[in-house]
Amino acid sequence: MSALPLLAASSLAAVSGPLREASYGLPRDVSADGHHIDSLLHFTLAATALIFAVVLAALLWAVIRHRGDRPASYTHGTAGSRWLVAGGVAAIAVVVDGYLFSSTVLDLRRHFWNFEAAEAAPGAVLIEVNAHQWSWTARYPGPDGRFGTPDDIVTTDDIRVPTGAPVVMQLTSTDVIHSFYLPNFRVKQDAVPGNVGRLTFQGREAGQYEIACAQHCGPNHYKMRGVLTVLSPEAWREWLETAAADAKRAYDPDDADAHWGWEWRRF
Ligand SMILES: [Cu+2]
Repeated sequence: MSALPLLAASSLAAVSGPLREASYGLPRDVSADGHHIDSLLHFTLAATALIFAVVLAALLWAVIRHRGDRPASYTHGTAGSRWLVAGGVAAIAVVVDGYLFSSTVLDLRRHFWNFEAAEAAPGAVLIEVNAHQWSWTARYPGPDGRFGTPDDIVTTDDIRVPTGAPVVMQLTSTDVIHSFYLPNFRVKQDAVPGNVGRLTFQGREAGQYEIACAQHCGPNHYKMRGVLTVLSPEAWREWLETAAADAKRAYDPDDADAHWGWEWRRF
């Protein structure tokens, strides 16, 4: 085998092969904010494990303590024991669910839904995504910085972003509901016909990662697998320049289907 096909085969293998997983099976987190999601999952796992251990211990204690052949006796407890149980349940609800609720709200406000800060950040990358049966088409504004103009860069199942800058996406669909999912970035957003949804994330590690459709969208749903490539800022600028030159050559004013871009929405 000559070097070129070998190189192509190995880079394909890098895309199609499973990524190295961390700990007990979560996809490797390569984003700036994914650890907030992971810490909620870890907290939930620890809390449920602790509650399970306490309940199991009480059950075992009861089985051993009351073993033997005795007549059953029924009790509704004392006022004190009832308050103890009610207080325990309330404490678990306040501590466990309260922590999960407040952390979720804060994480969304500060990171996952903080689109204003993401768009205002220096070097922020804006991308429009059009989902359809069965692929993802992405649009970059091109050198003029505006969407829906002849210099837009358009790609299919291939989205490239730099490290160290937030990416903000606006997504829609032309047919059914799809769901844009980046497991390695802990983000997911439905793409709904007639609606523009938003998504933001930031890549921390260069590499190629899976784009999956998380909504069963028809018989070829499984084909909606794209590649998100995270590049170093230098490689990203290089790619953008080449892609802009290609887009200029490929632009066809008569191809109405290709002109699905919209003016960037201000929410
Ligand atoms: Cu889909």
